[in-house]
Amino acid sequence: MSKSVTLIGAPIQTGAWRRGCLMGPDALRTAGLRAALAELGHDVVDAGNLHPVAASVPPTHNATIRDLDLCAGWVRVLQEAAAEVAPDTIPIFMGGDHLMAAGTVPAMAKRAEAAGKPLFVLWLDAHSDIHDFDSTDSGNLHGTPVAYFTGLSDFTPQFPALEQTVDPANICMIGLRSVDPHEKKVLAASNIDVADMRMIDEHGIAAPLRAFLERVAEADGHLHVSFDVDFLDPDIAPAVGTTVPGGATFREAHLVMEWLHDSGLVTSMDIAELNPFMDDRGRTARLMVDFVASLFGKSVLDRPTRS
Ligand code: B3U
Ligand code: MN
Ligand code: MN
Repeated sequence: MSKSVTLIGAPIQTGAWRRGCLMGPDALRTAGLRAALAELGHDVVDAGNLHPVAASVPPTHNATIRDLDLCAGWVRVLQEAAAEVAPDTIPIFMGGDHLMAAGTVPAMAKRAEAAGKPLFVLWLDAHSDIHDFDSTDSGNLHGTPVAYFTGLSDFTPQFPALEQTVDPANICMIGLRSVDPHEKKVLAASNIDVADMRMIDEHGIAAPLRAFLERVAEADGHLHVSFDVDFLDPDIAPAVGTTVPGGATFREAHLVMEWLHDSGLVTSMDIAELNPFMDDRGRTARLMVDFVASLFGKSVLDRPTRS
């Protein structure tokens, strides 16, 4: 089925320690994201890039936090821009470091609420990104968006107060393999559904995904996919700031994308943490285009969809 897709560039890089995610949206364009989706019959508009506007916000207690004003400005800009996406369009937010999700996810939660539906989030990542202003040791705010958009920690007044948070029970994290001690405690106390790499090794990647997609379908929810490139094994996707060995393989990630397509449930997506400065001749950007194409219907054989 042909879909309306809007590409929105979010060149935020101040949430990450290593610079370079600024180039993420252009690398995805250069790798042919728009053409790959158009070839599948989708109606694709590239809305260009958003621009950062630093906000002047009060400091937090934690002096290690980096670039707070720019990060806070980006969260605002992203929330406002994402709120303007038409209801019948699937936005693909091209990051940018993963703090982008502090802008995109709250806006998608509001959009779902306006449609009378709950928002579910599939978090594909090596990390759980569930620190807050006090707990982060690195001071890099790309490690915090989940604690913000769930309302599990208070990020005001630096980040906007949220009208709509995401219920932790509606989040599934797949691919985790680098979780800090504070994050472990928060995850254990929450009802976020977590499939770390050990679970994937023991049960396969389809098992947690299938269970989650069934829940989304039963609740008739919207589904936002937040794809951190470091979900993938660095051997196939070197273009990330923090490489963690033992990630999803080419085949596992393709299967996830194909299942997501067949479910017919995906309503929005982030591509986060692509750092083209670390890439090897555009390999990771091209791989991401291939994965997104699978999510939008590229397949080896024609199969009936489950939607
Ligand atoms: N948890 C660590 C590491 C990290 C999180 N996200 C990425 N790295 N990409 C932190 O800095 O909060
Ligand atoms: Mn992340
Ligand atoms: Mn990550």
